Amino acid sequence: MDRLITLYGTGTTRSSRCRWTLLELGLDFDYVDNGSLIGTAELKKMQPLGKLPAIIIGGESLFESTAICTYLCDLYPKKNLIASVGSRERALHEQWCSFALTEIEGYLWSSSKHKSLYPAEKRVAAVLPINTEEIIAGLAVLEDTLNETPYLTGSNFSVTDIIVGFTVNWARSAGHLETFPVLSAYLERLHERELCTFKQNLI
Ligand SMILES: N[C@@H](CCC(=O)N[C@@H](CS)C(=O)NCC(=O)O)C(=O)O
Repeated sequence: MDRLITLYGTGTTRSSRCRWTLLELGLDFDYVDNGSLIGTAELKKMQPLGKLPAIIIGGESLFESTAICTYLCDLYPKKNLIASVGSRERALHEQWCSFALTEIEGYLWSSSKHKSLYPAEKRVAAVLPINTEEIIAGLAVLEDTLNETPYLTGSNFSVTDIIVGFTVNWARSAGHLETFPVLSAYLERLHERELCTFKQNLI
């Protein structure tokens, strides 16, 4: 089942989740690495907020890095990067992706914006320690979980580790991983994978 695939992204941003997934699946794809697309009318046709990543799969566009990675793995189930719908492992995939995005990544993103991305007059320094508290609480949950299992849905690497691993890598880049040895070792395991796309610090 061959579909033409074009991924729009840039560097080590969230698009690297999708690029790593495509590489692990062994798919042919075109990669448009172009940060200057952000906010343009061209990108808004695929991603209504004009953000990256976006993807075209067989002529249809899709956005949100987690949705893109999950869908790609569902299209190619024989590659064993995701469990089937209705299984316990699939429920764990949904659980950990939602957890990482809402309990950790949202706060990392808010801190990046209030530290440097927003214009100075829009930045609120008071949110930073509050965000850090939330980030640390979320990371502590992942630390405890990965103390019991090598990967998030069990003993095998899966797309869940690509998605959540990106968040953990971002947390490391922001200096939040020093007190989390299990998460640091988990990230090392991900970095050792040949196709990993987010080895560098993000910020
Ligand atoms: N939840 C979205 C986030 C997309 C997003 O915020 N992308 C960043 C790059 S990693 C971006 O395009 N930022 C530009 C902006 O916020 O204006 C996803 O995971 O795909």
